[in-house]
Amino acid sequence: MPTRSSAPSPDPSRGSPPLTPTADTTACDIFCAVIDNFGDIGVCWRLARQLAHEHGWQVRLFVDDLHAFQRLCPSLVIDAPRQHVDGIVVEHWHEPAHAGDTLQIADVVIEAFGCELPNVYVAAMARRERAPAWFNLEYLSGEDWVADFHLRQSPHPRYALTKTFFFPGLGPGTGGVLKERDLDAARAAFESSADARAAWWHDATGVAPPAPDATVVSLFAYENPAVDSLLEQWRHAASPVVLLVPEGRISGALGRFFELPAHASGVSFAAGTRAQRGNLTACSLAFTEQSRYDALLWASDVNFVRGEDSFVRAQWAARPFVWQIYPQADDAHLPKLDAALAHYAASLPDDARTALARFWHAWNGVGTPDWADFMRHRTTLERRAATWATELASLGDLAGNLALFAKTQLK
Ligand code: TRH
Repeated sequence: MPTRSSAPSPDPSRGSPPLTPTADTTACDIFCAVIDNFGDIGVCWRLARQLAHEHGWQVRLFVDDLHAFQRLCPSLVIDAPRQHVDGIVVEHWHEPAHAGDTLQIADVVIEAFGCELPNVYVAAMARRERAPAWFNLEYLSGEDWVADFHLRQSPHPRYALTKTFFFPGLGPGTGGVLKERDLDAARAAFESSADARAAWWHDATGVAPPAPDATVVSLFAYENPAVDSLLEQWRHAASPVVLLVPEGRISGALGRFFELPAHASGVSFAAGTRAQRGNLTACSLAFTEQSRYDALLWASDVNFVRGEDSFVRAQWAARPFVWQIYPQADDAHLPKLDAALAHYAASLPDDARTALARFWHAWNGVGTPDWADFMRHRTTLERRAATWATELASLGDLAGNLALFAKTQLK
């Protein structure tokens, strides 16, 4: 039966006691190097929890940046080299060569986003009696080539090891995206309970939910020159707009718009701030732990999201959304934006598809956003958001797809 095995190690006796797997659990090591922001650890942490909680795997997560991780997981202890959180062993990957105090090789090894495994770990993988199932988990892209490359295998140049490339995606033949088994039920419970929504508004903003004629917009974004025009449009909107902004990279623009002085922390429009101009009321929210981010999407009518993980969550929230893709040199991100639109917007009527594409492009630096044009198609976009969530779910969830494939490799 698969299990975590201690490979012969140069110094196997160092550090904390070995993990104690039971004979029938699958041991999995995930390695995550945080490049920037929260998406790298956001995806790995979500995957780790799903594999542990839904598949019963014994998961160890190596992370090089515990500060970024702690923003998503406040119970994490910043200076602990090794700790248990939510049923997962978290190792501070404090230097690239570090592979845990005791060299133990898991049944399934996932290197996230091309981060390089420690040499000593790879060498021990090769010495293991049965080679582990080794995955490189790639970034999400909706582009067509992804299906061709998903599950391609690459033999190691020196060792008898094979690495499988696992590609998340938005279409058939890809690995899909992460989705917890209980996510739809949690959303339905939130949406059907006025008390749950009122409690959320009270906790997150300190006030009651707005009147039904208000449009609630969540705004999670990088710095974005298009925001100034949009704030002006919301200020002059025909009906109230309530903007919910997790404190972060876009907050400075809000502070300038509302002419607010910087907070003592140096952040303008810091968490807890509430400001109004014309028909726009904006609330700055504290960055919450990851599992609470979904409720913000469920409480909003339209969600602005970014990067990878919040982009996926907005799709599961099944509301109209606007994606700010992670910007790359030479506008390499724009074809990826269009590839996502091709999936999401393909079945929309021409006018709604054009308005959606125009708005997403404008939010990504090409043109000026036109809120009225976007909102003219609100009902159509709401319907599409719901059908798209069903279509996307038909790909199966990424953790389940990966677990299933790993099983075939471990037989
Ligand atoms: O933070 P992001 O921009 O992350 C990334 C990284 O930049 C990464 O290097 C890049 O490659 C990738 O994008 C494409 O956006 P993302 O992916 O949405 O991650 C944000 C995470 O933060 C997500 O898991 C949701 C979480 N989050 C919270 O936990 N609490 C909050 O209050 C908010 C607003 C977000």
